[in-house]
Amino acid sequence: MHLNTSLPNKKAMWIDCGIHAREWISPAFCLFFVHYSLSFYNVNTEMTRILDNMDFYVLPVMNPDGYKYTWTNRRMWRKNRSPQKGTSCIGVDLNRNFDANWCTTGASSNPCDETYCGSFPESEPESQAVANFLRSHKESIQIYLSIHSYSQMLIIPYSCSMDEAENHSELYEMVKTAADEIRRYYRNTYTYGAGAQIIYLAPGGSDDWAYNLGIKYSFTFELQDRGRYGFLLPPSHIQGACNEALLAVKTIVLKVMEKP
Ligand code: 0X9
Ligand code: ZN
Repeated sequence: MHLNTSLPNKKAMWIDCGIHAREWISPAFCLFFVHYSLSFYNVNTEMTRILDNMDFYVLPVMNPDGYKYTWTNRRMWRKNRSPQKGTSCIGVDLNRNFDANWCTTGASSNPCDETYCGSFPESEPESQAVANFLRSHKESIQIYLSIHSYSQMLIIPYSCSMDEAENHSELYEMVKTAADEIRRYYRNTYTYGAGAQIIYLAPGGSDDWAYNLGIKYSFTFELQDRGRYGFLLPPSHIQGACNEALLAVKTIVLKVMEKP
């Protein structure tokens, strides 16, 4: 979905949800975000200012086949549903299929594993479509965000190596401020930092790839919770999880809007 107000030639933010099939709060956030934008433009002053200065591209479910499969067959499915040559194992981890230190430590070359990187970078239609869109819009897209769950983290590059991003301190300051805001408003804890430092080495991710493409404000959010329900977040938690993530998005966009 493309959200844009009348002013032409604005910068844009990309948000994708549902890379991983079982992370149901993620597609829910994308829909919540679109609904909130449409409902609160010209109502909420911050959201109005944001939408007047920034376009949004929202992809509600990057992995629709996997997502559907979690509703019909296996609730805990993670990958997409593409058949693989020479094995009965199915699916590629789309967040290991991008061309950022592809298939090095932290990804698997075994199609039967949950973190299977695919047969080559962008081997999958889903990652290829996203990569093509970002390549063709990279002049306007200033911010990249991918929504996952769970564990309550605001992640910045890199996850594909131990290297520090060139604008690390700027990014770090942004996720720190966002986490502080969430704590202040919602009394909830989000950890933050470079992926390889705060979680694990995980190459081939969309955030690192987008960053290397030149989108220097690149983030992955891991939404609620911290493990009590995990991927099976109860419906009663959806609103709270989305409000928190929205606050983090607003905080970051407003910061980026200050940049020249
Ligand atoms: O491992 C992942 O892909 C993400 N965690 S999840 O539990 N949702 O699977 C973390 C992604 C962080 N970014 C990169 N690995 N590039
Ligand atoms: Zn995920």
